[in-house]
Amino acid sequence: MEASRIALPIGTALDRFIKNNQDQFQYANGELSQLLRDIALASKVVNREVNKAGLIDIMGPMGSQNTGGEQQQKLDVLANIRFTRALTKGGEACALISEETESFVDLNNEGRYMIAIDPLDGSSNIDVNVSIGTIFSIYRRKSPVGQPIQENDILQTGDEQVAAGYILYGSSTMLVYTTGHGVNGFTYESTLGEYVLSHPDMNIPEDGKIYSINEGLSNSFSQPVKSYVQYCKDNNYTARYIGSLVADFHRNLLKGGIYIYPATAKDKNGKLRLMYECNALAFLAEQAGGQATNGKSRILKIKPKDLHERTPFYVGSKKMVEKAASFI
Ligand code: AHM
Ligand code: MG
Repeated sequence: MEASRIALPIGTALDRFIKNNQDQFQYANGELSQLLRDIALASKVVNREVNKAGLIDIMGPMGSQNTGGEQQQKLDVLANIRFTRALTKGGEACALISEETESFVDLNNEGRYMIAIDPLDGSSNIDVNVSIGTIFSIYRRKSPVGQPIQENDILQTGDEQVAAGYILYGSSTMLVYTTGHGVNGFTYESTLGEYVLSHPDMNIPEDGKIYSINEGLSNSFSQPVKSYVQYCKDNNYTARYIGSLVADFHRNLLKGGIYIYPATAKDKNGKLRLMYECNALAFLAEQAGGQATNGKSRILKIKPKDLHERTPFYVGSKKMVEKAASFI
């Protein structure tokens, strides 16, 4: 956060926080603030549905696949509808790309922002009451308003994000976001129906002892990744892996740690999507003092060639990511 800014106290409502910080943004005219409010509102609806998941028939597979060939869950599809609807109605977003949708959605309006979203990440945890999340990135539109959406409005590098964040549907529901001026976390107070500031100016510990990787896949890791995992063991690190990226990232952000999804024999470029998952978390990690790399380059520098492009992902505490990268 900027030193000159008067810090708002814990308990400040998200709306007030957004309003108070609006002038940090170089194009400050309220549109980005409204977008963040739209996302927060949609997340409250999704949160309500996630919380009811065992009671009504919204768990289980949809019977369809997304663009990556993965089984869509009913809640994946529902969350996609909720966020798309909120962003369409809001009018600030001109286009939307989503992990659940094959091509970009032209919202056909005068909006100046493009949104990339993974509406409900951690699909395999939906049915078993384990934390899941929503991940979003916000970019400025490049083509002039009024013209059809161009490829360069969509395929932007992570460095061009103007805001990014996630919602964690966990033991409490949290919204964590950045507009490039630090990272702030808000906890949902369900009786008030409000997100309130609970984690101001979040910083990830520079070093840590937690490593998060699906070791069940270790036979298909490259030798350098195997060696790094061995290094973690040799140094008595603790393994923690939920299998929900947002939850694993959030824990490591608070406690210090590294999350890794490397290339595997099955997924030569790793499993995670650059535009829906990695860019947003890389932006948050860097804003909190951490790092994110694909092993060779900063995640935020990668120029996407495809909407659904995947990348190996190493994110977390600065020293841990540097160490992992030194193996790779
Ligand atoms: P999804 O977008 O289909 O939910 O997949 C992403 C998830 C991440 O949340 C998680 O870290 C990873 O996939 C787990 O994958 P695996 O089960 O291969 O370890
Ligand atoms: Mg996902």
